[in-house]
Amino acid sequence: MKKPGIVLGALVAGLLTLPLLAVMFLGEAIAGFPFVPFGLFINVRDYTPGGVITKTIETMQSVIRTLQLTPSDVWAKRGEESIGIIMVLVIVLIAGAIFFRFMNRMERRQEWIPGAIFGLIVGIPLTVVNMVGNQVFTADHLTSVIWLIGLFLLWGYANNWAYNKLTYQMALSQPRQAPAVPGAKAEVNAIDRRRFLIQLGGATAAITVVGAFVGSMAADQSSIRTIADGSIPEATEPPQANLPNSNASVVPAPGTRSELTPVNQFYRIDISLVPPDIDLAGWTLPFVITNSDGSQTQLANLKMDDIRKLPSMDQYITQGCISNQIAGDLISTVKWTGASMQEVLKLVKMPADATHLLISGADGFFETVSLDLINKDPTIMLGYDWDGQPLPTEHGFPIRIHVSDLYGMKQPKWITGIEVLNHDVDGYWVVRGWDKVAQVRTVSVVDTVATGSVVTDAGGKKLIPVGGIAWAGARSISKVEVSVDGSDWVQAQLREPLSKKTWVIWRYDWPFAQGTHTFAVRAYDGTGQLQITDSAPEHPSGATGIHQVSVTV
Ligand SMILES: Nc1nc2c(c(=O)[nH]1)N[C@H]1C(S)=C(S)[C@@H](COP(=O)(O)O)O[C@H]1N2
Ligand SMILES: [Mo]
Repeated sequence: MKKPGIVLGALVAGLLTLPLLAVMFLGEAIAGFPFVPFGLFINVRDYTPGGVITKTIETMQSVIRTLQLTPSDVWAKRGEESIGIIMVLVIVLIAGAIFFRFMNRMERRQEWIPGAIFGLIVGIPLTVVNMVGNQVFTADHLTSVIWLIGLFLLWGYANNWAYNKLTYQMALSQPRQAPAVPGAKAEVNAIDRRRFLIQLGGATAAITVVGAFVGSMAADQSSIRTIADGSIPEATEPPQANLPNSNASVVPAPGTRSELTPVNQFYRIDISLVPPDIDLAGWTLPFVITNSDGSQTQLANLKMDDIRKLPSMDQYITQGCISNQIAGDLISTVKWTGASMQEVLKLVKMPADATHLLISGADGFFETVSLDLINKDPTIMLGYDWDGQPLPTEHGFPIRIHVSDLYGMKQPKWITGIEVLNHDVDGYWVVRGWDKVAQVRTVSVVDTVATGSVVTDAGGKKLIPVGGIAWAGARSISKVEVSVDGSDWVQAQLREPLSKKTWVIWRYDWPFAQGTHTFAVRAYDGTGQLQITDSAPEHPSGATGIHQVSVTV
């Protein structure tokens, strides 16, 4: 007797997994249950060698760049989410094929037991993977496990049911006696089978769409954070008045990026697919040491109020990701408010041999900062506000650290604990092959050749404003030069920056000439050091090279 084979098995399991994922997504959005593909992705990634991760990131970035997808951080997250979903689909396609093959061996029709077992065999490992290591859900463990196992049991049952349906239709199509018209019956039932699969596809698609839609509505709702005083932070527009450089004489060339980045447009890079949503009521910042017997002693346990009560400090800061490409969009500027780490440490009884702080984030991220650095630099701070509002969830609520002159990878968000060490250890990305120091490399970028905004100088000469940014971490920028069509470097005007730690906006009014022209830019940091002009990729120490754009005027 003909029975549904492995191809049908894979197809059915794949179809049934779409609504399964949609309902899981809904559960994540409404109740904070795990979304299995994300937990799977994150844990697989954490056990993947750094070299493979770097290659994957590079591939993803070059796809994003080739397809000109912006903003690139959002598309990178979508890419990672898709990888998680593809992993799950590959697993269920293979599992579904094996399940049908297994069912083929059964003597008698089975109503649900094999399906339930199948659901458990697939569901338990995926559930466990989501419970161990890095966790990306907020609901409690027991309820989450019950929820996931329940869903997988239902899913296994549905696979069993579909198998029986298909078997029944195939059995009908077996000629019991020679039919009057050979093949007629078989044809009718092939159509039935196809109709069943189409109906199954339609039903799964409907549940998937509804689940995903309701889920994303719920997710949007829950991403609006209510803060202690009940106000809801709006999508902030950068305040234009009262900026420290509001008297700056150099005006940005039209088309230059915003000097201050609206908080809701600040680039986002982290290892979490669901940003940790920390409840301030239960949050404290413990400082601990690990004793020789492995036990831990608490040196302090600070509450948010303790930190907010310390002298506060405002700093305009440009932060960049070490993975940012030359002229990439993983760089932003905002005003931080926080407490100097020197002040914070006055509240902690430091052991005499302490040398480093190991700072951990709620997502499993970690990095160190040396006490030497903190003692030398009072501007290293624990930040709690951006643009005068508590940090957004995605950007590290309730607290993150700023360390001057270093790329973002050295500066954990969502800080949940600090361990005091008497030696240094490698941080999350250092372990994976990135630069141990990760000092910001000087970069300069052409944002605009404002062909539509020709200006006329005192002598009546027509000039085209060219402009962009230059950045050298906390070293600031001393000089920017432009070269047009490979001719001599000429000095650009520098707009007074928001602070020594922000990018500097430069401008060069170029004498108009028709044709196609190439504009190259290079910058010197505050110590007078020219940026590295040879091209190097982002990995392992940050991209270098000259940015140039060609424009036809
Ligand atoms: N907890 C935590 N902190 C983190 C990271 C992370 O993955 N987890 N990523 C780091 C990296 S690589 C960068 S570039 C910055 C980005 O901060 P942003 O998302 O607020 O722009 O956060 C840093 N801090
Ligand atoms: Mo980064």
